[in-house]
Amino acid sequence: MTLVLADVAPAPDGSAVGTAISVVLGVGFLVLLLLVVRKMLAKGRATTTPPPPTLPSQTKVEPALEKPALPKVELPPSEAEAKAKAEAEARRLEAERLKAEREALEKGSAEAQALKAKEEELKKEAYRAQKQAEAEEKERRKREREEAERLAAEEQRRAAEAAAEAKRQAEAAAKAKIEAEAGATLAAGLAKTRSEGFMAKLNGLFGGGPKTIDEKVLADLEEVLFTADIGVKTASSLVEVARDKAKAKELDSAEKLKGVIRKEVERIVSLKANTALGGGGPPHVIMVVGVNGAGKTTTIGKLAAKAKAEGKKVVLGAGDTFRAAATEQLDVWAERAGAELVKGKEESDPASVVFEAIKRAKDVGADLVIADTAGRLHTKANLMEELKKVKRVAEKALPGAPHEVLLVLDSTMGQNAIAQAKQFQEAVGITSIALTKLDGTAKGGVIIGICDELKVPVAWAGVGEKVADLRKFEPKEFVEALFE
Ligand SMILES: Nc1nc2c(ncn2[C@@H]2O[C@H](COP(=O)(O)OP(=O)(O)O)[C@@H](O)[C@H]2O)c(=O)[nH]1
Ligand SMILES: [Mg+2]
Repeated sequence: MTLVLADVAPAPDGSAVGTAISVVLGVGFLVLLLLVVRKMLAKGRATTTPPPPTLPSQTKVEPALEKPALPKVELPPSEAEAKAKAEAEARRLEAERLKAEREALEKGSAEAQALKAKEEELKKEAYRAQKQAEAEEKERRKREREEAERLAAEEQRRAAEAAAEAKRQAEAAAKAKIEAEAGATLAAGLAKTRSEGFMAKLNGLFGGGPKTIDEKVLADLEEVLFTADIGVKTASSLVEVARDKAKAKELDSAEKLKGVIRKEVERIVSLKANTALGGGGPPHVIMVVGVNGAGKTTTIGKLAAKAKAEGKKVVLGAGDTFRAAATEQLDVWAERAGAELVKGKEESDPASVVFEAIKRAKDVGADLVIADTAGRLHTKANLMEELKKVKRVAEKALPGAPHEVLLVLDSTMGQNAIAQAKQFQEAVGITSIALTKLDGTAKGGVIIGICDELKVPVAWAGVGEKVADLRKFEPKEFVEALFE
């Protein structure tokens, strides 16, 4: 190479092109020469060295021309070979089986995962749907409750209306019944007094045509009045009035004398009484006093029925705790009248029963309380002390109570009733009187004595045992019943 490079170096003279061409040609010749030599060397090697034997299994294919033709040799496979082959096949098959198995498993697990994911998703959906269902159910239950409440309220309202209507009708019926069985009138109740009592004697005195009013007539009048049931004091005052009029020559006939007595009696009994069964409180409290058998419990029952018929709400207090029968009796009356009864145990403190009755009446918004009391204790002093206590306790339960202290007097006792009234008046201060059993007695004149001596009005007159047999005492009606 160094030679070639020296050869191609440029000539210093001007014939450079010719030199270059001769160099190229020289190089080309040399190359050709080298190729020929190399080929020849290769040929010589091929003839001396046999090619390595090729295995039938070798895939390398020599050019046909150069391959030497080999005879066909077929050996039976050795036992080891066969064994190895069988082994290989078995292993291959096993491998394939495992592969299939693995793929199946892999496929299975992928499906399982997908299913699991799906399952999870479904669970979530189920949970959400459940929640939604619960919310819907809750809403439904709420609506159900509201509807039930609405229906119940409506039912309650209907029932209340029906009850109110029934109550109205029952009250109207009770009122109508009381009015229908109007009971005995005061006049009927006084029938015996008029026909058998002092009025019969008086009428005998006044009757029989015109009569001059002399001392004889006045003496007869005095006798009749003093033996009547009106009390000595009242009898004296009536005789006094007649004598004065006679002296003043104002009496020229029996008719005139009768007129004077009548006017005087009317004046005496015309005391203002409260028969409204109200006015105090509410509740208006009436404490009922009187001796045993006077007719307290019966009168309370009648008054309760009257008040109920007027639409009042009534509470009765079983203050006669001395006898169990007294409470039972009042219970019957309360039931009949449609009043509530407050009772204590037998022999419990009457004052506490009355206190409870007033308290109950306040609680239920009652209009009226009527308290029964005992009429007999070991001594009269005991009774009066007990009644005073009841009165004090009533005041404690409701300031201003009792608004009335009603004394029940049995008219059949005549003048004794007046003495009795005075004792109660002193002890507890009575405000009005109910005079009972006028229907069975000729001693109705006692009213005049009571009013005159105590200046306490007779509010009620008992003329029989029925509810309707308790009449408001009307002075005018009383006088008319006696004198006409
Ligand atoms: N005939 C008649 N009997 C009456 C009257 N008031 C009460 N009674 C009767 O008198 C009795 C005694 O009455 P009661 O109320 O128990 O008296 P209390 O002990 O004061 O409570 C009973 O048999 C009543 O029926 C009335 O106005 N006329
Ligand atoms: Mg009684």
